This record gives sequence, structure tokens and C-alpha cells, in this order.
Amino acid sequence: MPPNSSVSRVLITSALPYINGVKHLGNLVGSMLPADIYARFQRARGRETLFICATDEHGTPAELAALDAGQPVDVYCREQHEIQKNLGAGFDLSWDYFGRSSSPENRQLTQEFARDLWRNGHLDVRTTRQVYSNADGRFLPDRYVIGTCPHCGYDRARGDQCENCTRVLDPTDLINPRSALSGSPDIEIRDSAHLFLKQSAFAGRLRTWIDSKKDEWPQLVTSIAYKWLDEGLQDRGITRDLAWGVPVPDDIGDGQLKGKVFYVWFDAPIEYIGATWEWANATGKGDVWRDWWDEDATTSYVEFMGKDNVPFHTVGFPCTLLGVNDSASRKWKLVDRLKGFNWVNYYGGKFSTSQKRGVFMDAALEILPADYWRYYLMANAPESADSNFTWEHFAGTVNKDLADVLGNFVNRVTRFCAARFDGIVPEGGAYGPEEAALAAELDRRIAAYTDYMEAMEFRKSTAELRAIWVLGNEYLTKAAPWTAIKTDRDRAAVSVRMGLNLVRLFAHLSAPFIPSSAKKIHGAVMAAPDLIPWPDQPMAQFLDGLTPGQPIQPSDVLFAKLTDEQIAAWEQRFGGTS
Ligand code: B3M
Ligand code: ZN
Repeated sequence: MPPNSSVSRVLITSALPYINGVKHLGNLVGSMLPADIYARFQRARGRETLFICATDEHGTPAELAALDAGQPVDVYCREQHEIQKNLGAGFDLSWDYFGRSSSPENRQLTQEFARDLWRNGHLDVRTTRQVYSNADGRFLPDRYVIGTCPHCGYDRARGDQCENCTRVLDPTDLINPRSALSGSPDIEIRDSAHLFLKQSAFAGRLRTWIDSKKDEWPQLVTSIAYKWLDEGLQDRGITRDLAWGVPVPDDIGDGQLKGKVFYVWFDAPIEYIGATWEWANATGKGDVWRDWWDEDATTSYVEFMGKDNVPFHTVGFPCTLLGVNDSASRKWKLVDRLKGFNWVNYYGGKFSTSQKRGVFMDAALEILPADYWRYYLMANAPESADSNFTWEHFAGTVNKDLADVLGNFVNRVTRFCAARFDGIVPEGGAYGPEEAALAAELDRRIAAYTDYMEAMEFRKSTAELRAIWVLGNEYLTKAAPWTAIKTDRDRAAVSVRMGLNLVRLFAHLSAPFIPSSAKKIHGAVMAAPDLIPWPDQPMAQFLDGLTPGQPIQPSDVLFAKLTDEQIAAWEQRFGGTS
């Protein structure tokens, strides 16, 4: 469903990639890439758009990854942030700002939000029992305590779960427990005070809010939200005994929380707002950043994420904002539309960061340009179910859709024009019934494409886009200017002119998915790469966009076909058949 017509501004956030290493293609297609495609589409429609992302930098995994890398955690995060930022640029992700959850802006906001929650009576201090490692001089999160499983005898069971028999555990269940960090058995249980957000008190308000979205959000998303509500909302600990994170300010919790930091899932979503502030500070925008977050019907706020992140965005973060809003003079905006994704599997198994299984963003760009990936991943986005990546399927899609349909069309028209019309948009003749029929069909399909894009139905969008490209090929095959030119030069001129205008149209329509190829395609007909207006007016207007007499510049092959040798080599390199 498109945002209603009162919407003039679109705020877009993608789930924040975690800092502990390069992301795989499953992460990319579940958050950053669709957010980018939607942002590019909204900009092309002429809406004021702000697209925000950041690295999620706090928490134990960041600390441990830094330890592994032999770096201080702040240095590790700074380096990894640059790496992820550059890979994002490599994939043409058009962030207006790519921030860091460890920024001063986010620290200040997180602390202010916590103070507001405290003042509004939504937090209390509770004593919890935590494992402390004397050898490591620190508290250990449950999963960093290992020992023997009391159920199956597996000797490397984690304190949260046994990997072998999948039973859920408590660290105190383990036999011969020890620290996963140092291996030391010198551990003990200590009391530790923590802040709890009283989520249970928000159940009614959250349900009313989710009810108001249930017709608009994907079922994947609302079903997860309802599951949490139906099981009964638990109060949630929002602090941790770690060194790395946003410190809990002294004025919260009557001095019982000295040296603690906020839980990474408390400060990470606040960084959506923090990064907007970072953007304003970095670009001299002053206070306008705050307007983007006002509760205001003219701004549509859209979030993109994988399904594992949905609970934190339908329950956790909304609770924070609702609780803060209780006393805020300017209320913070909650998400208007939330797009969630399933998983991409790699030869039947999950893409996995810890097992280095699948294709990661850096390796993907080493072997092919971003557009190949962007198109393939979105054409097979895991929307209604998990999707499965195989090299054969990838190559099949690239070769058919990009090389045979789009690339071939652009090539045929522009080369024929170069060979027989001196590389000049030909004059002569007039559009007839064939062209009128084509225009009518295009009108219909472009309207459908536009609606699917507004609805963030990406598989359907790419199917419609492909069908539009096919119309171009069918028209050209039927019009056959290479035959017509022998007997009727005007007729050939008409179809070449139409073909060249279609090339420009296709560049326009395809740009959200394949931005750098779209630039090349615009270049081939020497059209300005300006994407506005979006062609949702009748085609009649669009199909005379190029002026007869203007030169064109045929491009080289746009999309190289992928060969069997390449596929075999990639299967070998990435472990394709295991
Ligand atoms: N960093 C995603 C993940 O690592 C998580 C998203 C935060 S969004 C505020 O699974
Ligand atoms: Zn077990």
C-alpha cells in the first residue's frame, strides 16, 4: 500500500549491521539493499528522502572480536566501520549518512532517553545473579560460560544452550563450568544490580498500535509481534556488566549501577535517531534533523530488517519511545511501515558469519560488479519464505534477465542506430498503431511496477520490471528495422526512435535496482541521468523524450554472460556443493 498522499517526506532506516566483521549477502538483502532500493525509488519520485544507517558497535561480540584481532575495542570498531562503509559504497548503497552507534550523539540520546524513562517510572533496579570470572576479572554473559551438558554429556555446552542436544540451559546447570574466554574454572556467582524496563506495562498500548498496522505490514512482521504479545511481555534488563558501551549515568538508579553500560539492544535502535543527528552535525544542517523524528503525518518512517530483528523493533524500541514520549514536549515518531525478510540459504544451509559459510560482501565485489548482485538478490528476495542461493541459479538469472533481455535490447538498438543512422536519433515517420499499443501496455505495466515498489514487494517489482524490458525486445523484433530499412526508411526510423526512447525509459525505471548500469544506459543515448519525473504520466509524454537529430553513444556490453567455467571456479572457492 503506498503511503497516503499527505506524505511528502520519507525517512528510511535499515537495521544496523553489527561491527564484528564483513556482512554476508543474506544480511545485505535483508536490510541495507532493499532500504537503498526503496530510497532511490522515493527520490526518483521526487519525495524528500532521508536514508540512515550505521554500524552497531557495542556488546560482547564486539569486545570479543576486538580481542581476537588483538586490538583495543575502539580501534577495532573504527577500522571495521571504515571497512563496512567502503563496502556499502561499493554496493552503491546511497546512505545519506552512515553513522556509528558509539558516537557522542548516540551516547547523549541514549542517556537522555534512559533518564526520561527513569523519571517517568518505567525503569527499576533489580538484583540478578551473574557468573563472574576471577581469572578474566569480569562478568561473563551466559554464552561465554562453557561446561558439560547435564542432559547429553557434551563437554562444550554453552551456558545459554547446548549445541549438541539443543536444550536451553542456565550457566548454573553446567557440570565443570569454566570461562570460554580463558578456560579458567575459577568462576563464581555474584549478585549484580541492573536496570529493567517495565515492558509488561506497555502491553495494552503496544497491542493497540500493532492492531492499527496489521492490514498494512507484512504478515511475517505482525505474526512475530503478536506472538510476543500473546506470550506476555517480559520486563527486560537494559544494562550489562561490560566495559564497552554507553555508560549508565550516575543520576539513574541511586548509585547502584556504577560502571555498567546499557545493553547493546537498548542503544542500537536509538542510533537511528543518533545517526540522523550525526548527519546534521556532519553536514551543517543544524536542528532540522529533529523534525525528521517528529510525530507528524507528512513524514513516513519505514524500517527494513531481517526477521530475527523484528521483536526488537515491534516491542523493544517502541516501548522505549512510548515511555520517553510520556513526558516529551515533542513526541518521537514510531515506525509507520516495517518491512521484514526471511533468510537466504546457501546450498540448503544458512549463510553464517561464524562458520564463514556463503558469500560475503567483499568477496562478492571481487568477482562481479554490484549491479549483478543487486538485481539477483532483489529478484529472489526472501519475502514470503526463505530463498536459496546457488551459483547456477545466480548465473541463470544474470544471463537471462540482465544479459539476454536488458543488455541485449540496449545493444541492439544503439548499435543499429550507429550502423544505419550515423549514431543520430532518426527523424522521419510518425508513431502509429503499434507504438500506441506498446505505450498502452507500458502504461499498465509501469503503474503496476510503481505500485509494487510503493508496497515494497520487491520480487513482484523485479518481475514487472523484467516484463517491461521484454516488451522492448518484442516490439523491436516485430518492428524489425533491419528489414524495414531496405524498403521503408521512415518506418525503420520510427522503430529506432522508439527503441532509443525505450532505452532511456528503461534506464529510468531500472535505476533503483541497478544504478551504475542505469548510468551507462543513460550514457548510451546521451540522456541526462536525471530520474525525475518518474514515468507515471501517460507514456505519450515519455516516448518523445529524445530529440531527433541528437547523437547517441553506443555502450560496450553491459552485462557479460557468466560462463560454466566461472561457475565451477566459484563453487570451488566458496564451497558451493557441500
Ligand atoms: N545489529 C543486527 C544483527 O546484528 C543488529 C541490528 C540492530 S538494528 C537497531 O543481527
Ligand atoms: Zn546437551
